[in-house]
Amino acid sequence: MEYCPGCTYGVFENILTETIQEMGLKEETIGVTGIGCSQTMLRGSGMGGGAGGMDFDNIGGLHGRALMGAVAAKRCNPKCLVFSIQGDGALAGIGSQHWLGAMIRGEKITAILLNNAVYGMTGGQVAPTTLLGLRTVSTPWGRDPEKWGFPIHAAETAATFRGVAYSARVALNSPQNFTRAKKALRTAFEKQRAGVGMSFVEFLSACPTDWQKEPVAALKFLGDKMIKEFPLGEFKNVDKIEYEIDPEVAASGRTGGLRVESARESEKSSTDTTPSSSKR
Ligand SMILES: Cc1ncc(C[n+]2csc(CCOP(=O)(O)OP(=O)(O)O)c2C)c(N)n1
Ligand code: SF4
Repeated sequence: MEYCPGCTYGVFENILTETIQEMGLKEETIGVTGIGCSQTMLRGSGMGGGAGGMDFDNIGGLHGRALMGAVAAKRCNPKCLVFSIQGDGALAGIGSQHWLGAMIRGEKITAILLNNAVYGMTGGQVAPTTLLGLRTVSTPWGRDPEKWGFPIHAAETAATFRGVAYSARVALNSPQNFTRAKKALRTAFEKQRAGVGMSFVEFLSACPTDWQKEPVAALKFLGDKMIKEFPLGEFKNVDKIEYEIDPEVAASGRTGGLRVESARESEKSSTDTTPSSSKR
């Protein structure tokens, strides 16, 4: 609710609230933020919270840990619509292990990434998504891939995980793209409601303050340079996550439970030809 002039986080807020309102889910929604400029959306500015302005339940998490808050909220309230909102520093930097872990497990939440290519709230340090060559307060001569690596493509990465049902990248730079962004968010929420798998939406967003640009120039930079590095589109959209468990694999390996182990042993004893010395 309290952004710099020209910040497109406010556009995202509109998209989010309209989508929840239109889906009629206000009473069943839990949103989770961490620390970063997006934290003001749900709980107002500052660690102590405040007037966030969104009329649904929310949890304020730690920097990089919002996604895990969402996982916990969803596991405890499986019928609720649960999402996390994080900047790129939080999701792909400090909290990347939580993001990967949630995707590995296919948690049935919606993870929202607001990608403005920098750590916004703390003054614009280099982030995993920073464009090559972009000057930031911690890369004053520009992001050099030899020292800082290459920008991570989060939506494409999410799409490679089997537990992810939907992954898309949208941009907050034009009315046409606002409409597409809203459609993507709704699809992500619908996947969650249908229990298909995890859903992920990356919103490219302008940070005029840390990009050191006027608002109009920042929107142009978003449309020209951010979208060039991070193409828009859907990278995965499935209605069912198919998998098969090989019964031989399922009958193998350690159970870790002695009672189960001995039950299995007696069940197998008539046909088992494995020498007892090689059993574990
Ligand atoms: C564990 C921890 N490390 C670092 C910080 C300091 N910190 C607060 S906000 C922030 C940057 C947020 O950047 P990003 O996640 O990209 O979100 P944005 O502000 O751009 O929306 C950092 C590093 C913190 N609060 N907690
Ligand atoms: S620092 Fe950047 S992301 Fe944060 S409110 Fe200002 S413009 Fe928006």
